[in-house]
Amino acid sequence: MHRLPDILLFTALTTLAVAAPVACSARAVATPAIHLNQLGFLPGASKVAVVEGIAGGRFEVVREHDGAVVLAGDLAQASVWPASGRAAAAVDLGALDAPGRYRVRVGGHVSDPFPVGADAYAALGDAALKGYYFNRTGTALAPEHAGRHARAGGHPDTQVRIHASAASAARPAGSVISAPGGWYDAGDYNKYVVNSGITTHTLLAAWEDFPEVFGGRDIGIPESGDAVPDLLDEAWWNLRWMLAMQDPADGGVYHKLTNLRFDGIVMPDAARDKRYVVQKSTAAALDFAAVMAQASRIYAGYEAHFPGVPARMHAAAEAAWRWAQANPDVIYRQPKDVSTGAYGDSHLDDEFAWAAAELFVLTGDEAYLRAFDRHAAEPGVPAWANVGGLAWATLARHRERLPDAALRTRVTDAVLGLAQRLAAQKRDSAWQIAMQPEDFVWGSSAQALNQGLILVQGYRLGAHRDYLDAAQAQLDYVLGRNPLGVSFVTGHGVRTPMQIHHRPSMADGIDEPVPGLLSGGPNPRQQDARDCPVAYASSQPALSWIDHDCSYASNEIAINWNAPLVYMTAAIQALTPAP
Ligand code: 9MR
Ligand code: 9MR
Repeated sequence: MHRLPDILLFTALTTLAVAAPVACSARAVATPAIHLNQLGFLPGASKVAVVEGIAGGRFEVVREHDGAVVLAGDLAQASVWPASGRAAAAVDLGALDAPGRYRVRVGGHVSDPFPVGADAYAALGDAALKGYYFNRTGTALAPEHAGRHARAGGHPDTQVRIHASAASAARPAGSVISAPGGWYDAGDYNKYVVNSGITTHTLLAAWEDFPEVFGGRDIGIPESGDAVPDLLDEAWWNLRWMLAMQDPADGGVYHKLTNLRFDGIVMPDAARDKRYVVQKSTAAALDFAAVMAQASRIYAGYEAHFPGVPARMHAAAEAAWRWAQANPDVIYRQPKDVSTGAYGDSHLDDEFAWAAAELFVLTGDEAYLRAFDRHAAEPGVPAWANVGGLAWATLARHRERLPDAALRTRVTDAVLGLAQRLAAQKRDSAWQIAMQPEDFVWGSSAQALNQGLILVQGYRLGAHRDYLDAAQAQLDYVLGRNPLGVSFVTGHGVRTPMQIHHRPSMADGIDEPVPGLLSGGPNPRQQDARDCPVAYASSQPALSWIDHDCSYASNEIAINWNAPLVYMTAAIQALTPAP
């Protein structure tokens, strides 16, 4: 039989897939049989591709510029991945450490071209952080910073009403406060303290762990070029807003600043709904206390640029902690007239443990360590409602401050135990990643990256290469080594989300979405099915994703999802050794 050259065959398959009749108007996504990180690899990294639907045989790696076969071998035995219900086999490309552009070839299939190079993730790292600038509330984005995504400002939030649920003697319902700035949470235009907490913490942790990655880099925000690293300037944009969410009368923290209902699909400056701060909650107070304690330490190094701010953050953190001690079980209950995001969480031991850990590191006061002990459980993979892992990671990061060796061992063992479990999941998986079917929650892309963040903590504690390789695998998953064959970051990869649920991207009349934003990713619960005019193509956990802007449950973006992308991009760049 006449065989098409591989590359033509690949193009033909891709074209077919795109042109094939699909049951919906969602942009059809070609899924080639060979999946890998579409941004490529650092020369010294572990490099894996995954092949689906091909039963055994040889693989070859072909160099783009001269067609030379630079690596070849046998495919591993394929096995079924429970998250997709399909068989897959990993291909180890680890020996490929010379900079260049390559493709993997298996039988008649050819992969996307991918680079191996020292700057493979530099643009991604900048864009992931810049994503926060694009989501700034209450400011115009100028063309010199935002390019074609320049826009007018919206939601000034200088006249915000106290909702009835938040009324106090000094601030009765309907009275007005000012709480400007901060980031829009996601594809919607509201601001939520609980989600801001883990987000801002994760960004600041990236700075704490990898200052060399952020120190000299200029990402093109209005503050670029000042004496402060851009990451800290960008985080301050949100911290300043968070400070205004604390009631100065009692230290309590409002749960959110929001419309009563989600805005329509409009640009920020066209949104006109009244804004409210809603109910104080224990979760908001504790997440606020944790982040302010961490920020107080970090911004102390930049006191000249932020005069008085570190002390103000310190006092704010302790006041919020005291409020939470006096009000330990104020669960957020969505008022009847409010229908925006809830971020409700009825399990608060992890929030107590996290705030206590951060306050201990700030103050050295062992009363906080005793509080940590009362509340801490085994660490888990961090998520907005599950911040216990952050408490352990913080104590591990600052273990030299712990009073005795036994506690240091307990903290490092706890973090290493979780990293080890994730590394084992990766080793046992057909895709060579840690993700299990139950990890495909709303925001699964961030779940993958937060697993990576824990693996990075494990690597930093024990220098086991397995943990670094497993962390790389989690980044690979998000950037294309997945059965959808998609890099989930807008604008970064060969096939990227084009129709994210993000109001500015939907309303700005520009085809391309705002760049550097992480799509939530596959979510088999498909809670948006009723709001979508198109059907999901599959109900398998890892395949439940549609590139359609209706899909807030699989294709929205959110600040808490971009943060581990910033962290992981920095981590892999900082930690990967030269070959
Ligand atoms: O745009 C909203 C998004 O940010 C939320 O994550 C999501 C779930 O709370 O809700 C979206 O708003 C939708 C609403 O819930 C139902 N009607 C359609 C709205 C916009 O698509
Ligand atoms: O990320 C949140 C997810 O864990 C919840 O299951 C979901 C429904 O409550 O809400 C997600 O957060 C959304 C928030 O409520 C409103 N802004 C958009 C967020 C991302 O979709």
